[in-house]
Amino acid sequence: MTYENILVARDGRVGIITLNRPKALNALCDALIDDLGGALDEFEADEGIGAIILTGSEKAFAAGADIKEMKDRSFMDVYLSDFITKGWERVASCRKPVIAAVAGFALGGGCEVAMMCDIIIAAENAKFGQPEITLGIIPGAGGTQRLTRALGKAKAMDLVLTGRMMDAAEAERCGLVSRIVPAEKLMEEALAVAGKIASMSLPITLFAKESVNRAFETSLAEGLRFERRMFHAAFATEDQSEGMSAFAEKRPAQFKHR
Ligand code: CO8
Repeated sequence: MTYENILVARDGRVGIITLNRPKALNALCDALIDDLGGALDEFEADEGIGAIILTGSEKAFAAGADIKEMKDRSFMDVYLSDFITKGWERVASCRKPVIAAVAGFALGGGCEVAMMCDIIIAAENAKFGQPEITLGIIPGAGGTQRLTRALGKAKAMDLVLTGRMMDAAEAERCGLVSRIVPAEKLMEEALAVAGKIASMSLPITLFAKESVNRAFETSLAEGLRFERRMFHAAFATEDQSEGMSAFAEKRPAQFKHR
């Protein structure tokens, strides 16, 4: 498929989606969200892809939802259409690991999309924030929920109520991002991480992602029960047999993703 607002590439078993709407700092207009959903659908369906990188430009991962597109919408417009919930949730519903490689601004919906990813790797110049309050709205794609789970109440309130931005160092300190790298090394690092993940067994990777996500959605007892069942299920895969045999035979595992 061809897309107008994103670039799509692959590097071995890694799918790469680059938000590409430079004139608006990758503001997430409806068409861009549709493109993003289409690319994720393609990578999700492709058994040759084991992990996905979502990135933007050096200046902006994404500066939020498109304010100019939203500004004349009424309550009835956004309520009756359930304003683009479906498309936006596509990142969060992706079963394969998605790594956000963030340089520059990740604001509003941009920060929310980054938080829908599984790992955020930040360039030193990355800036995160939920400035919706300055526009007379509140975050609408998980900013009050995922940010609070990631950072805790005090920091989330600080960001959501003031609309201020935090830099990469603060974001790493409070646990939003997993690592910070110099801007020129961002893709190299993201590809190394994604490549490593994609070299693992695909079904086992999906088990692991789904199990970690359970920690945010259920009680400890239920989460542990779910993990145990997925652990048992791992023994139904060819890759469990290969992974353990390879260890015993002192050779690298050759996963079949089965
Ligand atoms: N929407 C539309 N256009 C934008 C956006 C945006 N979010 N951000 C930047 N642009 C445009 C600018 O209007 C400008 O266009 P033009 O050249 O035609 O004037 C161009 O991008 C470059 O921007 P700036 O000149 O402003 O660049 P600066 O380097 O001076 O400033 C900033 C960069 C600080 C990032 C600034 O552009 C800014 O504050 N942008 C808006 C940030 C913001 O408020 N984001 C939140 C938007 S609301 C939101 O995301 C809600 C999500 C809800 C999702 C719900 C789903 C269900």
